Amino acid sequence: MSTVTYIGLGSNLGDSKQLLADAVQQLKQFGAVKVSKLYRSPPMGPQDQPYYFNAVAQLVTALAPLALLDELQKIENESGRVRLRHWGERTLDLDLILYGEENIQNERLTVPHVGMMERDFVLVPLLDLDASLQVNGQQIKDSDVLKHTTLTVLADESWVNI
Ligand code: A4P
Ligand code: MG
Repeated sequence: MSTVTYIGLGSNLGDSKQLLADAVQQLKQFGAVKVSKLYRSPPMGPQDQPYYFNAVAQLVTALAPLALLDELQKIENESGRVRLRHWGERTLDLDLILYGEENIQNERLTVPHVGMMERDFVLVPLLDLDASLQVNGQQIKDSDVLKHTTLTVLADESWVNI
């Protein structure tokens, strides 16, 4: 049994585009992958940090939620992840945004991802992958955050070869 999951990709240190592309290649071990466009996004949190590169990957996988989180953390660590402060700059951040329609709450995992509905850099790429996606019965495309998005498109879906 496979589940449609969505992984948020973010980086604002190092060769961000390459780091995100490498992470997407790694995800292919765990199932079928599709990617959103690649975006540039002003930093949420401390403003004295570089712009972020953000995208979302759709992964259809048989991995259970915590097994998937383990793999995401392994990819972060193997990329030589640097993370300096809360909401601060980092080389690679992989967040589990959605795992099917499941609501998960335990000490390691909150799904849907806590901040997702406030983050245009998550919602806009999600809509690239599924324009009619719903979260807990709410249409993502109707979200208020999308009325004043601050994202710039850097590349279409072909920014990584899958
Ligand atoms: N965890 C719980 N739920 C999840 C989930 N759904 N997905 C736990 C992934 N992890 C989850 O993660 C800390 C712990 O969260 C993990 O051990 C896991 O068990 P972390 O990656 O070390 O820290 P974090 O929560 O990602 O860092 P932080 O500092 O809280 O930041 P955020 O909320 O991830 O935000 N601005 C723009 N424009 N674009 C960005 O991508 N990203 C951040 C980081 C800040 N500003 C940004 C961006
Ligand atoms: Mg994270």
